[in-house]
Amino acid sequence: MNTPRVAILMGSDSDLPVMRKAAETLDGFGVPYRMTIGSAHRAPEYVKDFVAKTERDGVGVFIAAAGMAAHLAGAVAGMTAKPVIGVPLSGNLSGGLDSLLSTVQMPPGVPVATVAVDGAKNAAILAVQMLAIADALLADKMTQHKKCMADSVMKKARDLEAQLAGA
Ligand code: RP5
Repeated sequence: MNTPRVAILMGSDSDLPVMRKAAETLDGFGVPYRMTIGSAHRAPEYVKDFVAKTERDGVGVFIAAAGMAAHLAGAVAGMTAKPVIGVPLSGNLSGGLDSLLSTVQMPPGVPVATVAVDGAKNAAILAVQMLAIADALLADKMTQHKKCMADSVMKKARDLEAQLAGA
């Protein structure tokens, strides 16, 4: 089995439908990951053990997702010197405002790089970008990813322009 380079934690199995997108995105870049369910409130000891073991196994970036009083990413950031990306999840107050603030409002010295509410895909992209700093192959893949996005937008623009010209 490949050594994991990213660890994905989420507060509940009910978070899985959103967080699958992070796993799929890492799969797309060929980045091996480890994924688990580990609540900061319901299973703090398990989270602590998982973070310690996963860090020992060589993971470079943690992604942590939770909803409501979303302290998981912050708790993980307190346990590791690796970068932590937080994904606030929607589902409760004001479309996820509760989890957004709980994830992003970290005290000085312990940052959580917080993506948009339900931003699982961007969390994975950011994790790949962090790893790509010291990985030329991943950096090439990221450049290709950016080019594909630009090509797709330009194709839509050309299609629209052609449609309007023919109208
Ligand atoms: C959070 O509480 C979890 O991350 C989840 O988003 C939310 C609800 O959890 P369940 O009651 O569905 O297990 O800790």
